[in-house]
Amino acid sequence: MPVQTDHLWMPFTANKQFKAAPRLFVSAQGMYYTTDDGRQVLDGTAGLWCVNAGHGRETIVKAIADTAATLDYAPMFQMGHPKAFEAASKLAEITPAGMDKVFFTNSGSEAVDSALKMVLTYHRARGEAQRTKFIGRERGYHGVGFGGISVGGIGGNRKHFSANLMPGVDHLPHTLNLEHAAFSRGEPEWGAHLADNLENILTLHDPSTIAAVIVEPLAGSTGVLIPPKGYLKRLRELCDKHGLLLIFDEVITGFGRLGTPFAAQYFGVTPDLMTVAKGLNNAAVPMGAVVCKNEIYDTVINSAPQAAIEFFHGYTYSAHPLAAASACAALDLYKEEKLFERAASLSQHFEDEIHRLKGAPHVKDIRNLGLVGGVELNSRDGAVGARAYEAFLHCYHHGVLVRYTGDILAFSPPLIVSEEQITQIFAAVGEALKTIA
Ligand code: PXG
Repeated sequence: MPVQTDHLWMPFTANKQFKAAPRLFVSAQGMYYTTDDGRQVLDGTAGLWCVNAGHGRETIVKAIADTAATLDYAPMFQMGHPKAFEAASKLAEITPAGMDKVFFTNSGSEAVDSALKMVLTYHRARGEAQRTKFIGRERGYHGVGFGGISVGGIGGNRKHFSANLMPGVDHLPHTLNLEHAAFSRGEPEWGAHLADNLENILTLHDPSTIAAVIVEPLAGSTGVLIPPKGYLKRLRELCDKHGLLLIFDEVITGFGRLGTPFAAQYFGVTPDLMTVAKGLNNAAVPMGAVVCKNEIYDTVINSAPQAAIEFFHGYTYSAHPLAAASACAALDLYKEEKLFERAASLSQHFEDEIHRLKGAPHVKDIRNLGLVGGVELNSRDGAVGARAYEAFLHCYHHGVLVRYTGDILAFSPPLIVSEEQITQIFAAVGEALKTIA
C-alpha cells in the first residue's frame, strides 16, 4: 500500500517533488538502510551526519528499551535522574581539558540558542553586561532557531525572516576560495589571514560590546568548507586579545568525524563553549548539549544566592531519560570500538577515493578532512541544485545515499564504514556524474 503523504509538511524538503515520487526507508542496520521496496542503500551520510556508530546498535537499542520500561520520563527542573548525570560525566571525559560542564538540549538548534544565552548570562554574572553582540560567519549553519539563523550565514535560511533576526550580530567572511584553494587535500594552505577580518569587524563596533564569536570549526551543511591551516588558531588568538568568548559549533564535527573526539582536539584549538548534538547519542533519540569551560559554569553558579535559580533556561525534555541512556551507550560504544581512531585511520583512503573524482564531468572542487567530504559541481544555467539533485537521485537508485546542498554533494559515512564501502560511495558518484547532463 503506498503511504498517504498528504498530511505531513516535510522539513527542508521540496514537498511537491518528494510526494510525486516518495523515497522511504523502513529499516536500518549497520551501514545500510532498507527501502520500502526492499532495496539496500549504503548510508554515505550517517543519516544526517549523525549515526556515527552505524544503525541499529544493540547496546543503544537495549539502553533505550530498558529505560523506557523503567523510567519513561523524569523532570529535570528541581529533580534529577542518575543517567542524566552519568551522560554528562561520560561526555566530559572526551571534551578538551577544562571543559567539563554540560547543559543538555534536544537538538543542535537548541544547543546553539542555549549557548548564546549562556554567554550573555556569563558576561552579566561577571559584571560585563554590555557584552551583548555576536559575530558569526557567512555560510555558517547554526540550526534554525532565531538565535541560530541570526548568527548563521546561509541566505536561504534567513531571508524570509530577516526583519525579525536578533539585533547586534555581524559576520566574518567565509573561508572558501576556489582561486587559491580548489582541490586542496585536507586543510587548504591558503587563507589563515581570513581570520584577521575579525579585527576589521571589531573596528566597526566597540570590542567591549562583543559577547562571543561563533563558528563551525569545519562548516558542514553549507557544503563542506575546510578551515585553512592556522585559521582557527588565529581566530582564538584574536578572541583572547579582545576578551571575546569563542564558540565552536561541533554539531557535525563532534564524536569522531575528524578522527578525534572533537574538531577542537583535531585543530589543537580550545574554544570556550562547544555545541554538540547528532553523534552525541548516535541520533537514536533527539539530543544536543552545550559544553562549556568550568569557569563559565562556576561564574554563573557562584553569582547567585544559595537558593536562587542561576540560569533561567531549560527544556521539558532536557536530559530525557531515553536520550541520556542512549548517550551513555553511544559514548561507551565509541570508546569500546575505538571508532574515533578508526575514522582517523580511514581518512587517507577516504581522501584518495574522493579525489579520484577530479576530472569527472561537472566537478568544480573537491574538499575533504577526516571522514567528511564535499564535491562541488558546476551549476546548470538557471538551475542551481538541479545537477546535484540528479546525482543524488542516481546514487539513491543505485544503492548509495549521499547528501546535497545547492550543487555540492556531501559525504559523511558512519565511522564503521569499510574501505570497500568508501570506494563504492565515490564510484557510485562517478557513475552518476557520467549520466547527468
Ligand atoms: N549546528 C550545526 C553545525 C549543524 O550542522 C545544527 C546546528 C542544528 O542541529 P539540529 O539538531 O537542530 O538540526 C546543525 C544541523 C545537512 C544537514 O545535510 C545538516 C544539519 C541538519 C540537517 C541536515 O547539511 N545540521
